[in-house]
Amino acid sequence: MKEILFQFGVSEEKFQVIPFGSGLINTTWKIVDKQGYSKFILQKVNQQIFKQPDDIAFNIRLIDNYLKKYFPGYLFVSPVITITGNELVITDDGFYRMFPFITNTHTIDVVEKPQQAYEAASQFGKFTKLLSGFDASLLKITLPDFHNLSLRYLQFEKALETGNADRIQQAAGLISAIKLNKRIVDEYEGCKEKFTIRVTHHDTKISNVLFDEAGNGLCVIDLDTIMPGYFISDLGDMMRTYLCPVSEEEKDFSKIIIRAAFYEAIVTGYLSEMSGGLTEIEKKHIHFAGEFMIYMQAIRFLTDHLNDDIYYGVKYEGHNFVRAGNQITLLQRLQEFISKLSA
Ligand code: GN1
Ligand code: MG
Repeated sequence: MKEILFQFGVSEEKFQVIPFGSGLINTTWKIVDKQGYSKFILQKVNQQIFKQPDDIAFNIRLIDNYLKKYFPGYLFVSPVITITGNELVITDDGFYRMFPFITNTHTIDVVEKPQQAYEAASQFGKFTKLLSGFDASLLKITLPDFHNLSLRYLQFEKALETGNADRIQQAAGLISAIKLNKRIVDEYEGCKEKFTIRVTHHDTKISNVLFDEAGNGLCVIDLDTIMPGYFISDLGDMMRTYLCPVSEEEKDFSKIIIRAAFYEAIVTGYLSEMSGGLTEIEKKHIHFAGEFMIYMQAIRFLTDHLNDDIYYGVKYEGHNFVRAGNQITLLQRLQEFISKLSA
């Protein structure tokens, strides 16, 4: 740690390194000075998953340059450059990058008020809108097929053939729930060609938004998964993670409900920035976005469970099974909610 901090021009003696955040893939620390003020955010990026660290740095640099040139007033958190002039410190066990901690800002982990959902949704909408003049095809694909639902379904089918036989048997209920919802894959196949390819964040959880002290959204952070993509990824992951008072970690599924006021806040917040940008066919798929993302996450957790937990970190036996069941329940609650909306 000392050497990594040194590379970023930070002396270990003057700071404390404190674990921070709850991501499943990357590890994050806060670098706090002796007076207790947060100064930097340090992240170790999981190289099993992000195989080309330089591609992430490339994308961030490109977007940074574009926003600084065309929207200089927008707060974009650029990475700290190392003493050798790089964005990353590469070590044998992975690579690290650092961001300045922007004073008087904070992140939140749980969406408690519709206003927070509104602020976050408008920030993600704004980010895509500001980059609408930027050629998304210039971006490197940091995770190929990340939100390709059809491929995720094929990976699920493959796991049914080659996965852990005991787990497959025991997960019969969830497996059939996934199969019963296959029409979501068909709908995705039918509409994706008609959607506009945009600069998409692909990880719109609430902790990826910076708020000021008054609770206004300032900007989005965590740009590893910025790639060309479809609006349903960003809008849908907000629905997946803001609508319900409990997260994908919750084991008591009776707590999984859809909060109508939050649904409204997400859609109006996102459209407050993006309504002029969405095409007619996209507007017709606003309700589909949540189903798409929740279903895909259920498939990913269940597939990983059947494959003996090779992707997501697990803390107890059957953890990914619980997460998958949680997401299937959330999907069912959302489907009931949407059918009432359109009734
Ligand atoms: C992973 O690590 P985290 O929480 O930022 C995953 C997302 C999932 C999420 C589910 C690169 O994100 O796609 O939605 O877990 N990121 C990657 O908690 O796979
Ligand atoms: Mg992330």
